[in-house]
Amino acid sequence: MKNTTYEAKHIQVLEGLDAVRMRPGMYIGTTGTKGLHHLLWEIVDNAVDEATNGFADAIEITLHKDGSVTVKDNGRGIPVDIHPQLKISGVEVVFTQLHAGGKFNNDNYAYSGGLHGVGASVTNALSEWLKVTVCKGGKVYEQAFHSPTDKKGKVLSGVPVAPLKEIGKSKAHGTTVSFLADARVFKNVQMDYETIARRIRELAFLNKGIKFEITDERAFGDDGDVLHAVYKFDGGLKDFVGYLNENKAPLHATAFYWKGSNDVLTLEFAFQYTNNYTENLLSYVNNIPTAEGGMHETGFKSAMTKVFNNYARQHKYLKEKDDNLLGEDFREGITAVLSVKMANVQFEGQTKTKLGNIEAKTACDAIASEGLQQLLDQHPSIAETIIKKSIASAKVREAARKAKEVTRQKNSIFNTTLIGKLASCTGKDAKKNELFIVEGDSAGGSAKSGRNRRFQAILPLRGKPLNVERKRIDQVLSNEEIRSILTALDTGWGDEFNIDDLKYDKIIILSDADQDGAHIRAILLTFFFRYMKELITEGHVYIGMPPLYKVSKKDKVKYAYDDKELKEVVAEFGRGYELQRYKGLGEMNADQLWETTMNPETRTLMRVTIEDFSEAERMVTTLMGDQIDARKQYITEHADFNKEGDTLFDELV
Ligand code: 0RA
Repeated sequence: MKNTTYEAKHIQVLEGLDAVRMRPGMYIGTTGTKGLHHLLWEIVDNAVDEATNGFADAIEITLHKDGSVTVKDNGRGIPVDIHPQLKISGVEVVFTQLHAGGKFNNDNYAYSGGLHGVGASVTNALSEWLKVTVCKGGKVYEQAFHSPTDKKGKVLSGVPVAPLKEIGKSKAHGTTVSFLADARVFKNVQMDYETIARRIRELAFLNKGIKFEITDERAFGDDGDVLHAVYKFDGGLKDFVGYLNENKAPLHATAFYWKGSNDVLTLEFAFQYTNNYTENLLSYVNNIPTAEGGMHETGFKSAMTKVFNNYARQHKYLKEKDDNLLGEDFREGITAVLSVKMANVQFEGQTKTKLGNIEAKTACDAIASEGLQQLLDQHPSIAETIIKKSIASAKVREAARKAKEVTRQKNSIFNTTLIGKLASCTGKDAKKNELFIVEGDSAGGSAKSGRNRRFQAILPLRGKPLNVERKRIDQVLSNEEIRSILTALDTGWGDEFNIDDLKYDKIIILSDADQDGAHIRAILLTFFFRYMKELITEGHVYIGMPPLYKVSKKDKVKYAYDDKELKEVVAEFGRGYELQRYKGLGEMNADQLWETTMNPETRTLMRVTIEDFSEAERMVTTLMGDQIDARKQYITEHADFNKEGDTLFDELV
């Protein structure tokens, strides 16, 4: 009798979670790798909330051989008492009710929620099984959930195997959740250690003092032990900035740090200047990266411009007749991390990574103004370094502006030589057009005659473009290859970059499959990353993949793009085939280049993406910067960097 009532109550719950299985994309974005890891982040977010509220200080993540994952925290434990309205335990509410976080009506939970903010019930809904153990008040409780198939073949999502049960006694406290992602939903249920480690390290930087431990029981490291890492940063954001600047030359010994709150939000920030010329500002809201920025960044930047200009005037670095410096002058060479915690966040923008809450602007401006003023007042010698560096940057900016004006006047001569290099396409539909940036004049020639001129434009590069990392804007602009790219794209760069002016949907880098080609590619990616980041974040940059081999026998011809494919083709052809190894794009004639590399029907392109901004930043400084030892070490540790498919940057399309 008791049992029937219990099950009857669940009809409603089942419908809730079944909706998740019907449309997983609505709750976790994709059912690819990203969505798979999302299941874990929902669980980890809850544990992090418990810790940032001061009730836990250790979180352990374990990847098991069968693909299941365990997240353990030492917090208060999910409530086990019966929820007055829903008449089920708190544990069951959390794992079976969508958006259960708010149901506790607990202000401590105001900050919770990941990118989609849907809660642990979504993880349960998309798992084959999930098990929770809660240690609380001297007792141990357990409940299991599963997703069985009913008589009609319909999957019941995340139903309790039985109600929450007391299973023993313990002095410990905390929550342990294990789950196995459902193979009926996800093609691959094995999570990626590197992806998890990167995100956990970021969470550890953002939430100081919490000890995170990751163990991968599926894999063995170089020492023969299972992969294992511990992340705990007592310096929080300060440590984060130090990590980002590891391979740069800082202008002052340690990063500045400030934390302040008002009735709208809590803002924490840290920053440190280096002798670089670019700005590196990372921001987060409730631990979620805000790649597109938003109101918090705007408020912080406006505070910095105002406070630094005032300081510069008061201390006579700026004379009465001098103009105020611009925000970008003060941000040259800065590495900064902002972290905001606030309720009711609204995310906007192309990728929903831009903070839209207007009130966050004034709130961040006010907190940052107070912090920055104190930092300048308390550290006059560092203040002097910053102000002098910013004045120098303003001078360069002014000189570059003048140079640009001169260039404009000479436009006819300047542009005809550059346009002479660019073979533009005849079609005007920016959504269809493609620009190939091709290494070398001879390959450029083949590409020009092989292309479909309706939608494919070709820009051959004669020499190597300038490596723009650690170069001032005036040096960057004086490089002919860079200028021809800027002219061809015509979008402007830096703060003036405007994606609406982009005339091409795809910008495809075509370079040889050798060291030089890899270098040119890295230089171009660095240039886009530094001066036209949106080109990459909006998915417009691609790498063309020319074949490595041509295999022919009589009139049969096949191309192989790697050694594995070569083996297959050779096996197919049998004896008496002819093999040509392409040393460069230039060895292909126009038809071959079209067929293998340019024809949308037959080619393979790799789209360049940025999975993780802080890691991409470190990679670019390390590989392209001027600290040779750091570069050597990086290349030794990541010996396959030049291999296609680096997870940080590329995805095949
Ligand atoms: C709501 C209230 C309380 C704890 C939690 C949620 C909680 C949830 C999770 C999820 C993973 N780990 C967690 N730890 C705690 C407080 C209950 C009380 O005061 O007894």
